[in-house]
Amino acid sequence: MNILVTGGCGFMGSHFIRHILATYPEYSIFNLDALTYCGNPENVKDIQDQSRYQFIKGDITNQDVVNALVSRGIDVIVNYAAETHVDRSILDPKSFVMTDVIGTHTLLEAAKKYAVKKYIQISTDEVFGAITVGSFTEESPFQPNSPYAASKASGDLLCRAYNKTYGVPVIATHSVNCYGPYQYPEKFISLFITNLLEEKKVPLYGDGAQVREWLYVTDHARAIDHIIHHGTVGERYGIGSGEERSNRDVVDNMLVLLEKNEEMVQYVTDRPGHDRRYSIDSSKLRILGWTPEYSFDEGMRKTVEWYRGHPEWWRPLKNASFNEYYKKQYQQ
Ligand code: TDX
Repeated sequence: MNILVTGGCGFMGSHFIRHILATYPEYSIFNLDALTYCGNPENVKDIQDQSRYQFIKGDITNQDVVNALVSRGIDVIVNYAAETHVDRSILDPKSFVMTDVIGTHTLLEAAKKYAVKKYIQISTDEVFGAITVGSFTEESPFQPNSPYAASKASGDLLCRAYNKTYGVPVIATHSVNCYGPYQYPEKFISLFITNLLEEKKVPLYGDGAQVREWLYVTDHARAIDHIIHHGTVGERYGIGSGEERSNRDVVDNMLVLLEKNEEMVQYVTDRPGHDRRYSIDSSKLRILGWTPEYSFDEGMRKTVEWYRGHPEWWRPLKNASFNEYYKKQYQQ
C-alpha cells in the first residue's frame, strides 16, 4: 500500500509514519510537508533512510505539487497537515484558512481526480465547540469557537461534501488533545514541561479549571491505522482516551514529576473565547477494536522523560521568534 501522509514532519504525522513503517513491512510512505515553523525534519530523522520512505517538500495548497504526487499511485491520503495552535489562530486566522480549508480542498481534488482508495481527514474535537456535561459524538453539530476550530470544521465539511457529491472515499476523524514526544513547545503540555525544565514559570490561563481529554500520541497513530483498515468510508470517528483532566490537575502532575513547587505556576489572562471543556465519546471506534495503550499517568511519565532527555530538540525551538507574540499576550 502507498500512503501519502501530509504534514509528516509535524508532531502527530511523524508518529504515524513511524508506526506504519514499523508495523507494515510492505507499505510505502510519501511524506509531503511544507516545513513551516512546526514541521521539523528532526522528527523523522530515525526513519529518513528507509527505502520505503520518501520526503517531498511542498505545500498542500499547491495543486500541481499535490497532483504530481498523487498521480504516482497513492492508495491512501492521510491529511495531517494543518495549522493547529489556537493562540496563533487568534493572531493570524488567514494562514489557518489557507492550510486547513484550501489545503484540504486541494487534496480532495487530487483524491477525486486520481481515484484514491481512502482519504483520511485528521481533525479535532474542537469543531464541536465546548461541552459542559457528557461527551460529543460523531453526530454532534459543529459549533467552532476559535478561528482554528472554524478552519478545521470548514475543511471537514468539504470532506463530507466531496464524499456525498463526488463519492470521494473520505473518513473523518475527530481526536481529543494529543501529547507526547516531538510536540512543538507551544502547546500546553510541551510548553509547560520545557518551561519547568528551564526553571521558567508556567502561564496558566484564567482559573485553570478548563478540562481537556488527553491521548498519548502513539495511541492516536494506532487509531488512524485501525481506521484505515477497519473504518467505513463516509463515516466519522471520534478518537478519545476517557482521560479527562483539568489544566490545574495536569500542572500538579507535572510539578510532582519534575519536582517543582507552586511558585512556578503563574495565573495569566485567559485566552479569548477559551473553550471550557472537551470530551469525546469514542465507543464507535472502540467497537471496531481500537483501545489506547497508555494511561494518562504513564503517558505523562514517558513524555516528561523524553523532554528531559532531548533538550537539543526543543531548546532551539523555544528561542524562535514566534514566542514573542506569545510572551506579550499571555506570559506577562
Ligand atoms: O500557555 C498555555 N496556558 C494554558 O493554560 C497554553 C498554551 C494552554 N493553556 C490551556 C488552554 C487549554 O485549556 O491548556 C489547554 C490546552 O491548550 P492547547 O495545548 O493550546 O490545546 P487546545 O486549545 O485544547 O487545542 C488543542 O486540542 C485540539 C490543540 O491545540 C489542537 O491542535 C487540537 O486540535
